[in-house]
Amino acid sequence: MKQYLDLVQTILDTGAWQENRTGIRTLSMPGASLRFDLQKGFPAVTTKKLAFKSAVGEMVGFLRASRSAAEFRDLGCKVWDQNANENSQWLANPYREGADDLGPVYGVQWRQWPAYKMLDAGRGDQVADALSRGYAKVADLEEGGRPKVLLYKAVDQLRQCLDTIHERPGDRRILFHGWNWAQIEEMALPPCHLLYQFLPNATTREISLCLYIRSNDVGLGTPFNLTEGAALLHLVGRLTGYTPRWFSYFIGDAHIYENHLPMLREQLTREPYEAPRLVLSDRIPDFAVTGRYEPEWLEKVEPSDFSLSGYRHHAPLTAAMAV
Ligand code: THF
Repeated sequence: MKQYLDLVQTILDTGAWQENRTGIRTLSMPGASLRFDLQKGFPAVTTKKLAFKSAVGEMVGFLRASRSAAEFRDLGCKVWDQNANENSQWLANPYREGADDLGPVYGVQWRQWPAYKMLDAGRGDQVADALSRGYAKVADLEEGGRPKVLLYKAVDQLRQCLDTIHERPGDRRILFHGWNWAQIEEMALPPCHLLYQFLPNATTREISLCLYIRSNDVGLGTPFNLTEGAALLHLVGRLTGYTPRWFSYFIGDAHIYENHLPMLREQLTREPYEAPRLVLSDRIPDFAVTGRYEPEWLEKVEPSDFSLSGYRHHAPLTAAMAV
């Protein structure tokens, strides 16, 4: 995967040193983008061994709205342990619900975004509309002397994306967002990858994904996030009958931690191998074959349903995560 090494080189060439919350400096570059044609292969890093099972385990945890590092561990992904249990700021956070808790991160927002409406009690038309959209009345209250109705629902953003791909592929609003201002302070870490937009095309029967990442640890995070975004697009394509095509990956702050420089300089000396292919297990129903829409597979997939074929890689390299 040449794009990854080009990104690393560009940060080395044009990045500037910056201090941050972790105490380990970064070489940072504002604004970067990578684009992959998934028909030409899967964007797995080949200049080191990608921890593919771990990355896929994390993605499956997101699909299940996990908020516990223990659940991620059970799915084969250990990368949340330190953020859950070793960050002193998080340990002192009043919203932390004990050992391994991460708060309402990623998947909780993807699958259960908490949505509230406060309507005038006199607006029966609005209350009826909200109820028809699945909101439930939580309370009658008063605000500024006016009677109000408070309503709540958990929005399954990802399921709504899937439904829209299925029903209205020309829709240009098929997206889900992780940045919930009402809950940022309740999270172990505010989301890094936070805006996912699906772009199906009913003419070509192809589906593409644009992913925006506000801040990306290029040494450790980028290989994981590329894997997860591409795997998610493959899964969504399988469940809706679209072939995965363009994966566009936008980064706000693209940075390299100082202690990752040796790992990345070593990778720059290596020649990337040909991209592998992603294989989804036959267990996951292919809409294009069955014609049956089965969105419940978003929750049913297991890490073992994903594998790489033809993955050739250079020797393993790793580095410590900044907490
Ligand atoms: N914090 C920091 N500093 N960087 C990140 O990339 C990051 N994340 C998640 C939350 N906080 C972060 C965690 N994601 C690894 C991979 C992904 C991570 C965190 C760590 C990592 O250590 N990878 C090693 C080993 C993986 C393994 O064997 O399981 C590797 O070599 O790839 C960004 O989303």
